[in-house]
Amino acid sequence: MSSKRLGSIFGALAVLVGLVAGDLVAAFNSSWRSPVISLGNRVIDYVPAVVKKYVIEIFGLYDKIFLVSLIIFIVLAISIFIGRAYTGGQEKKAFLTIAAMLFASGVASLLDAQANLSSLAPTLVSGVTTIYVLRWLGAKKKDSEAAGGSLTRRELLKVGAILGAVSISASALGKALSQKTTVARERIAIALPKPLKFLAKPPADPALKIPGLSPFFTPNEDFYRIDTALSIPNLSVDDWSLEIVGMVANPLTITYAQLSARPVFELDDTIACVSNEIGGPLVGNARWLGVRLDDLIREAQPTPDADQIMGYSYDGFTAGFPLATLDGRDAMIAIGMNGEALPAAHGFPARIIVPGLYGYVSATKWLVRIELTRFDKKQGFWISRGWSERAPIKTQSRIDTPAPGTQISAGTVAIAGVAWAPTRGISKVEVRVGSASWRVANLAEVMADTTWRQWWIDWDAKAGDYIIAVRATDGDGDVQSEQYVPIEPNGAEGWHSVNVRVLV
Ligand SMILES: Nc1nc2c(c(=O)[nH]1)N[C@H]1C(S)=C(S)[C@@H](COP(=O)(O)O)O[C@H]1N2
Ligand SMILES: [Mo]
Repeated sequence: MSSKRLGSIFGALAVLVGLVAGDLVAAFNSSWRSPVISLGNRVIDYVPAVVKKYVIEIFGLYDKIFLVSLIIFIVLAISIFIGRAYTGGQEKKAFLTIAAMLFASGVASLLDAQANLSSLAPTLVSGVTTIYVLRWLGAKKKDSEAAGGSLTRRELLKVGAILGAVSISASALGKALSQKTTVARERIAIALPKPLKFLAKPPADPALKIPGLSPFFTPNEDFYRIDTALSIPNLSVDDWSLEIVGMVANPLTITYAQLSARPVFELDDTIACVSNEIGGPLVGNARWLGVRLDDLIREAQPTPDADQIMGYSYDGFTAGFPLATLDGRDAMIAIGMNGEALPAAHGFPARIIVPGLYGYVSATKWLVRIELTRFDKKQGFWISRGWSERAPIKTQSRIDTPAPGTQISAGTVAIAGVAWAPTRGISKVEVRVGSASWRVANLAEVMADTTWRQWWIDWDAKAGDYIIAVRATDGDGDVQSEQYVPIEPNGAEGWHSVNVRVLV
């Protein structure tokens, strides 16, 4: 095998094992990150600001997998370079390149939220492991050359298999450790406090009878997830606390036990992502349990010139909204979601929920600090990236069934979906099939203007191709306009429509 080829394999193996080792070490401390995650975090911090026009707010969704793959790809390319240099007799060049990678990774880890000097540990272990494996492979090569031959394919395969097995078991071990079983168990064991008055059970869910219609409450497992977190923060309630600081006369620090000992209440509220396209899935409805935010803020005594409430996440994300939003509406620090403690992906142990505002300006997950400040002093994470400073949720309606592009047989067909406009509520939903005139849809009974409303209509479908459109009227009497407006900078507008074919 050519020395170049062998060098590529050596380099890739050495760096791969090094990365796995770093990953494993990162599992031992909740404020340590694997080098790949730290590098990814920096990309998330800095890149969207540069290319804000092209990066949409859902950087968190599929783009995360893309980002991690991209970093691994680049690192592998560099590692091939390292391996070739090493086997080609340019050891100095190889070690200098490794040093440069370690430097980048080290700087990236020090910039992680909650980082301290010890956060360099995964990087250092990665580096030492990489160098060790590279030298070990080099020695193997020299041995076989001294014996008068060269490393055979068979020997190489054996070496590869050993390193592969070590990596796989190390990464499995790391995974098991980083599930931080204690926190997961702790979350399940939490007995949520009881509200003074439980909300009534909602009326019978029409989704039970209409296949394809979203249920009134979105199950936690199906609830959309949007955030910039490459790895979900693993917070234990034992060392969690919430600070309320900034422009306040009476700064507060509240532990989890203190928070859940306060009066709690339930709120049925639909939250939505500003990046939700017309007809999109980034919206969900839950019964939240939490503590009134206005009470806490009042207790902290904001100074008269404070005009913004900024939530800080454990991982550094921030979201701010006007102090004036607390106009008596049921904004809360939520600790429960649909009868359970907040799921880890949705902000355990606590997050903010403000009815009527998009998530990116309000719904801080893994909340650790609230700061009273001013709009002319501080901006939340997405504001410098091109999104509006103020962002009330716009009225939207969505057709859940029939799905776009489906073929259905003639006869009675249910057209159904959801419409939302928290906190204004939904007063009417209309449906138009083909060129027929708008028909008023049935609306599910709801108990609050903060939730979405399911709607449905029976359609006597005859053979042909149709476009079905929906539009909602909010509680103020404003009808959704047909004019399409893109999601950036403060939410999409326009009617959702689906095309269907009815067969005879
Ligand atoms: N810590 C943190 N909280 C966050 C975000 C984030 O990136 N990090 N994203 C916000 C956005 S943009 C939305 S739409 C909601 C989504 O909440 P969910 O994932 O529970 O549905 O969380 C908000 N809270
Ligand atoms: Mo969002």
